[in-house]
Amino acid sequence: MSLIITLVRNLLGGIIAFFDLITRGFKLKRTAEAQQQVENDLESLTLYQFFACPFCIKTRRAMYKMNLPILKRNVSKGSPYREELMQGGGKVKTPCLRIDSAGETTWLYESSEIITYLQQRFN
Ligand SMILES: N[C@@H](CCC(=O)N[C@@H](CS)C(=O)NCC(=O)O)C(=O)O
Repeated sequence: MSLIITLVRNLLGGIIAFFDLITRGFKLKRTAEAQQQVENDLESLTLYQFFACPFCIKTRRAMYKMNLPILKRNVSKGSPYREELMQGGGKVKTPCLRIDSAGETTWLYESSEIITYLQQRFN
């Protein structure tokens, strides 16, 4: 039964991901220097996610539009990043943005909060 639920969820997620891909439009353009600066700042961020999770797709879509190529870590069963998320953030819930700053790590859950954080920091 849980196999069927997983299959249906992945199928639906795949369909949503496909429609996201064909409708996402253009990403923000910056000067080469500004983009390089942004990408340097992004080195302190990691998105823990599932490919087919609708909330992760929503977050990735916002990242794409803001032209923020943040490192992504898949937390599927068996992945070492799943344990990393569990240990660091306290729960395996996605999306979760890991923010490393001045020797401290913050684990930000909730797609809307992640998007607001990125908009305030990079837009
Ligand atoms: N309100 C959350 C919902 C996130 C959510 O429900 N994610 C699912 C995957 S699509 C999950 O991780 N569920 C596991 C759990 O809630 O423990 C958001 O917008 O980020």
